[in-house]
Amino acid sequence: MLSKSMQEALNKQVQMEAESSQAYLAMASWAEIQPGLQGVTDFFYKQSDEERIHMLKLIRFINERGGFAATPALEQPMITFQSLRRVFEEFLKHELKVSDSINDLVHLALTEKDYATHNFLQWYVNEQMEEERVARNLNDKLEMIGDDKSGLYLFDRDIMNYRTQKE
Ligand code: OFO
Repeated sequence: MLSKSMQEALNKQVQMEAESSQAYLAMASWAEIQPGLQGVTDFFYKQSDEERIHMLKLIRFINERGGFAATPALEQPMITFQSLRRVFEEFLKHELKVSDSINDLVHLALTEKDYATHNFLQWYVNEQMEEERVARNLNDKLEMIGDDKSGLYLFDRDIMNYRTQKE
């Protein structure tokens, strides 16, 4: 059975995953109307779907452990971007925030000796390591490419190989 504080903390994480899904959906939609960013578009649509799966996993876990997962209200995310660089900076910034939040949850689980939740959260710990790695890698590549058009063409072509989860 989840404690009240753990239920609240997990529900906050549900909200964060839902916000991630919305944020990446907005990035996909922005990329879709720019010329030549089909790869980036697909990447963020897929990323948005994955965040929804992260959210659902949490919802199911909360309810299965005797809590109640509240469907969160959502604010509109950032929907326009000055540049592709900006999109990927936001992506990394967002993932770092999510990692901090997962770490806080792990800490709470240990403090409460809630080992079932601690065990459940390990999936998210691994997932965050992977997402941070991918986000950093893509930012490094964009920095190297700068304004080089052929570099950007290759970046967009290859981005699906950098997906954070295996199909
Ligand atoms: Fe849910 O992993 Fe990204 O945010």
